[in-house]
Amino acid sequence: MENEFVEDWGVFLAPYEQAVEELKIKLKGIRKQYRETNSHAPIEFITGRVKTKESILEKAEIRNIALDRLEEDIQDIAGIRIMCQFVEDIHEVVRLLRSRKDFEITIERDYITNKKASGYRSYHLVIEYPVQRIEGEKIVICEIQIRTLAMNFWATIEHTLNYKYMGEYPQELHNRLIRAAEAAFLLDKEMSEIREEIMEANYYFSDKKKNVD
Ligand code: 0O2
Repeated sequence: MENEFVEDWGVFLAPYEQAVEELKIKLKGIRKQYRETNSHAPIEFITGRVKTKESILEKAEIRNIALDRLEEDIQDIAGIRIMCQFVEDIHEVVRLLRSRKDFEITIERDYITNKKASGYRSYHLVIEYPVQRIEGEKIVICEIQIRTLAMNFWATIEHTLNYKYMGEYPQELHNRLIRAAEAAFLLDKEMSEIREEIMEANYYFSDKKKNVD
């Protein structure tokens, strides 16, 4: 489906692509700095993507978003995901991002304290990130999702299943997903409790690795 508000999807999506690439580099820079100082990096890995035209139009239709409001009302056209080892790391990353001067956080959604009915947990930030274009500066809205590896495992599986069932899960599968979300929560809790041990192991591992490199 074409629409009169977006004449050229390549042109429309280019600033989002730039924002995702720049943010990924900056976040990897933070991780590198932690690793260089041999301290525990609160960021394990980072992914980023720009929604496709098809996925933007589908979301607009489902959410009843007017096609002249895509930029304002679809806040995750540019999406960054930060994976952390521990729940405590998520809060450290949020503190770090709040202190940055290169973008403004406009919304925070804490789906860790208030998990979604589906069982989904993550910390979401919506930011306004300025990109420098030939035409001048453009503010790009971007969603940053911060989650543990366990939260990411659950969300990835559930997201895949969602494609098949469109959220209308058979009761048995629904129950299993809720139980799996609970198991991921308990795993995070256990890992937090043995965090000190893991952090010492990380320190030892990175030290040994440095001697090999
Ligand atoms: P995709 O394919 O990941 O891009 P609202 O739901 O109205 O409060 P909105 O705008 O949907 O607000 O934002 P929200 O809920 O903060 O974040 C939406 C994104 O979070 C989703 O994007 C998913 O990436 C993720 N998410 C939210 N709920 C769930 C869930 O129950 N399961 C999984 N697996 N992911 C979830 P999209 O566009 O839906 O999908």
